[in-house]
Amino acid sequence: MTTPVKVAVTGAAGQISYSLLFRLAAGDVFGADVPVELRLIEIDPAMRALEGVVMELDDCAFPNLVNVVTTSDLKVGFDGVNWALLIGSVPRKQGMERRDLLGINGGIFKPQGEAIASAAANDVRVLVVGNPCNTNCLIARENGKDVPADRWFSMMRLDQNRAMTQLARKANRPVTSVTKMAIWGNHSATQFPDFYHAEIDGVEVPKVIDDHDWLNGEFITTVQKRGAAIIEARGASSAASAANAVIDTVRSIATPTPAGDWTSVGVVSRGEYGVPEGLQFGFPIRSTGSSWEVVTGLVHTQAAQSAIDTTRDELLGEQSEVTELLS
Ligand code: NAX
Repeated sequence: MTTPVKVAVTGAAGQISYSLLFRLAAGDVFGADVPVELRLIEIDPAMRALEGVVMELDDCAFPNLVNVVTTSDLKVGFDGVNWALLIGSVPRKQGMERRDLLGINGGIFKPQGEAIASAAANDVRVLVVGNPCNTNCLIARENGKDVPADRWFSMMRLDQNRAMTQLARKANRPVTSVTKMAIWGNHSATQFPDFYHAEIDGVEVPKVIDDHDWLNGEFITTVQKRGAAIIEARGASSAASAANAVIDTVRSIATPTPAGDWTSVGVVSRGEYGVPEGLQFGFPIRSTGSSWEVVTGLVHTQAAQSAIDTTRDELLGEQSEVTELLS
């Protein structure tokens, strides 16, 4: 029998996990013939709810799901894992400053980074979803230095998927026509969804969509503010689409990027496009399945460069507020 892929998920009793775990167990990520072990990590008050989720996993009788471990002990949770999906975090509450949020989440992601470095498998890859995901990833990465920096990722894929759908709708084309959708910078309202380099049926978007006011205005703001629009409508933040984006992200890192395309993910900067080295930044990347590189050589308009500078500066501001957590 093939060796199981061991996957740790934090925040396993939360709403994103409630969509994600069943798809992981069903083989949607690693393939229908690959056994999966889930190592589910929660804080103590959520353990009872997590038991209920595990009962439901049991009741699906997934052929691929060979083992489920539940724990609040990080060393146990990350033991031998090939993938660590860090979803659990504390949401921003009314009256809470971004600075408070960064401090609280630092307290979560520092020990998680340390535990991953000491307990996970040698090939571990980490995806941070819990917000603010880029800076949380930076904190975990800096505290888990035994794991190479290029194995730490933060999630930009939900923004990419949102942008692709908006462009496809406007052009009246299927979403599969849209390629090369880059999301630059922070997973926040400053992110830059780069329509200049995106293509529809292989043609640059500004040549396909004539309405440049829409591209520069409504398109960008719709993507940037989509999370808030969903909270407004649903009374809760995106969950199923976020879980779907986790699956897309893991797949796009673990399998070769199709020719003529790229994918968006937060990765450690090596100084590309003037982004300071070490910052965890949303870039277009291409993967071989085992390694990846940032797509280089893209030339930005002045407006695009200024948008990228804005999101870079926001991330630098976040970084400066957590310096004491970066060992
Ligand atoms: P929920 O509040 O439903 O679930 C979070 C879970 O994390 C809870 O069960 C909680 O007990 C657990 N948790 C808290 N601290 C923990 C710790 N130290 N260790 C383990 N578990 C812990 O949130 P949910 O809707 O699932 O969202 C989770 C995170 O994803 C939030 O930070 C949210 O902002 C973020 N998102 C990130 C997205 C992205 O694209 N990067 C998009 C969706 C989502 O907004």
